[in-house]
Amino acid sequence: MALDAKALKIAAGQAALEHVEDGMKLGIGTGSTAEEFIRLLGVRVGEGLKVVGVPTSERTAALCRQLSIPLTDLDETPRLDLTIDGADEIGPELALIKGGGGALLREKIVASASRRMIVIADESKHVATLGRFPLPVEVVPFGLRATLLAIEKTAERLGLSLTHEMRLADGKPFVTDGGHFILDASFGRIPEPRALAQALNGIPGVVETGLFTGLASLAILAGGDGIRTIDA
Ligand code: ABF
Repeated sequence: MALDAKALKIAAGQAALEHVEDGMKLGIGTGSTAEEFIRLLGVRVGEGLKVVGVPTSERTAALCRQLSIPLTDLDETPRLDLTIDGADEIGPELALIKGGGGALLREKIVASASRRMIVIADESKHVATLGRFPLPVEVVPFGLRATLLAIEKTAERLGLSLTHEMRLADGKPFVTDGGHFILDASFGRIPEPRALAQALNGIPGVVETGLFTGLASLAILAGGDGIRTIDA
């Protein structure tokens, strides 16, 4: 029987939970797939599992509090054992596009502070080349037009075609937990994610991009035929 989207998210979350051990310091992701993992984690915590988590967004923090999952922050706990988070696309070598939910900056800081990162998703997010999903680029509101021009020039220099739009919420710029804006940048194809990430990060008004390279160590993909895992 075909599983619906929610059932796939739960299946991926369940498989990820098997990697969580007593005493672990966890990075806790954002998005609807991560939320299914968090709900399952909440049940285990209720049964006595001892973990402490760093949430990657205010939304995730609120859900964790609701489920009585103990929280900390990176000032108190700067090294984490494991981060479990969703993604918008998963490409070769487990390069990821993240940030569709707007939490990419905290997600990247938390993943970078973790010994391991497991990405959970339904298998439709596994792609041969990244870029079908528009790349979220977190930008500083100051000097926005100049930053956009610099991003356009960077795409041109790398031979990538680019269309972009500012992310809106209720007709106004979407504001991240860090007080920045998000540009959704459609490149169509991103054959060299590392090179693009490096180039975009070199623009002063760019805070961070949703390209995660060299961070995920394992992908857990849920599909109609069950769970498939991919190692980096
Ligand atoms: C977070 O949530 C983001 O980085 C990504 O944009 C999004 C995925 O959401 P969902 O699991 O709802 O598709 O992991």
